[in-house]
Amino acid sequence: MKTTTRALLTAPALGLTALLISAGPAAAADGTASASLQPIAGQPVQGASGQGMVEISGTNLSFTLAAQGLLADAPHAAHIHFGADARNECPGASDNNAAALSGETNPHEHFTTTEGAPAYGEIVVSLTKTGDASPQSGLAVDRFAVGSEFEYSRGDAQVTPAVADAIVAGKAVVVVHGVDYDGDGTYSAGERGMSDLDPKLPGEATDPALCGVLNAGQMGSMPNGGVDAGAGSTTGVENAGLMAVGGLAAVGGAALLVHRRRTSTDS
Ligand SMILES: [Cu+2]
Repeated sequence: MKTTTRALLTAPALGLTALLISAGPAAAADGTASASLQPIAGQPVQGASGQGMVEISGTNLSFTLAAQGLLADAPHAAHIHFGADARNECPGASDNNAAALSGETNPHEHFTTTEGAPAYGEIVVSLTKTGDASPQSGLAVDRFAVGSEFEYSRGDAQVTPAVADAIVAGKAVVVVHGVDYDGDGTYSAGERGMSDLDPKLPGEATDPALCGVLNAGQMGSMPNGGVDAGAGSTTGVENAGLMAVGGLAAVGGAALLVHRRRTSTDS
């Protein structure tokens, strides 16, 4: 009799411990974050969208970036932006024209990367498909995705400890660039003029199209350390918490049951 009741107690207690561990907070330098990318206010990319998912392990960054609805047959530079003094968010319409830019002839109709900097900060990671992923590759257009719709991943990007901390803290922002203002099907100087980032590139090639804050996730919400967690990851953690509460109630009930049996059989 006693052996049976002890086993009843032990099994749910172990399950409870496992649940509490899996739902616990992420360790300091490691974590995950995901971003839902939306058109930047006023940019002519309505209907476009994207998704960014990252995992930080020390100073190693794994990521998946996907987008759709962008200019076809054109490279789309993409970065993680962050600034210690930035607002750590996506820019709004009021950020347009905060700074006058030479060569921008119709300034109200264009939102430049520079104009968004007070919101999302500088480039801290270049989300290149291969090679260097530092800010120095910010405009390495031959190593970014090409086309209106794309999805790619890599697991070996290196970031500084400060950037890793910012990402884990949910303060970093993903930005995908490339806007065809005049609708001529290619990046051209047109009325936008040349880029504020590189005078050799049309502004259309470097102006921001999509933006999303990398909201911090929790380790344990991503299976096997993957970067494919979707909108359900938070829900999973909440469910684990609910199950833990349920488990606690079950343990309490079992303990009560044992106590009653013990008092009735042993005494
Ligand atoms: Cu960028």
